[in-house]
Amino acid sequence: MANNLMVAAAQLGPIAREEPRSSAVARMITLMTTAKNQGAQLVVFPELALTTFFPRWFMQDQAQIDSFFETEMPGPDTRPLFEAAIDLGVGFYLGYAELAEEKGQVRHFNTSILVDKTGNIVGKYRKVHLPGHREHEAWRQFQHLEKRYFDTGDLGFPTFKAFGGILGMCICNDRRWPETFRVMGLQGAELVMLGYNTPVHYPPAPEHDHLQDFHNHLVMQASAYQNGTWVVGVAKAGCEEGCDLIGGSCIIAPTGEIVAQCKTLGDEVIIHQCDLERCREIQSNIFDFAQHRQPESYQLITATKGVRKTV
Ligand code: CDT
Repeated sequence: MANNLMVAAAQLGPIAREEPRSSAVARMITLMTTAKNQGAQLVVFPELALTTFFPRWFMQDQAQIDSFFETEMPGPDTRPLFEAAIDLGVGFYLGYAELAEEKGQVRHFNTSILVDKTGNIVGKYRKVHLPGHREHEAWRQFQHLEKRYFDTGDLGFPTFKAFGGILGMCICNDRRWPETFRVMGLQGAELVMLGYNTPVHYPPAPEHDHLQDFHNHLVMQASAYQNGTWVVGVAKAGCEEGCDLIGGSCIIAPTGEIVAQCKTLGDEVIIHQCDLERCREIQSNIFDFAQHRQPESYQLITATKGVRKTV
């Protein structure tokens, strides 16, 4: 029997450095309303969706850095998004920069939350795979300083019983790592949501610039298939402060097929009725983990970080 969930991917075009959160939130409410009018129950927004992608700039003034972070969720700027979700009766995934104080320590995380249609936060994830570098690298056209501005996520890859299924989250660079999806797959994930900000230009290997869209879909489609899960990947796209970001937001079936895809590099909604039962086509067959996995042969995966040559 089908277990349908109407899911929308709400791609955002660029957010300018001076664009206030209130403007980004207003744009997201417009997308959420469009999605609801098309029947959406769950709307997925990008990574760091409230501001421009600030890790592209080297900053040393902590107050300036912290100005891109949220100290409460919802806060005064984001409350209208929660109120709209309640009014419309839809849930959402939102990526944002989180400034937390925990055990007397200030922590900075690249975070996503899952909010239900009553406005309650029912899931939280903090980005584990932080790409880029820690120090200013003058040779780059733009920086990618996630390692400088964020702490490594400390929540693992949890899944949540919500929206009638088992849902998981990850963020941008996480999608490139098979471990991300396998850990959620081993918890029976039926739908994984992720937001991304991916520059077209990759300074350490510019010869791969033309492959950015291909790699984006390659990893998400492979991960959907290998874990028999729906994947919803949502971009912040377009030319943001002189930096071109890929689009290609899409919804991927457990078979690995893209079933809906954005056509623009701007604010855009796509929607698909995701039958969570379809996960069984894969999870009970070719990737029936209990029957076919051989974890005793995979020990190197958790035993080492880098390559350990054996010959
Ligand atoms: N936001 C983010 O994680 N972006 C990276 C860019 C490439 S690494 C510098 C990504 O994996 O898409």
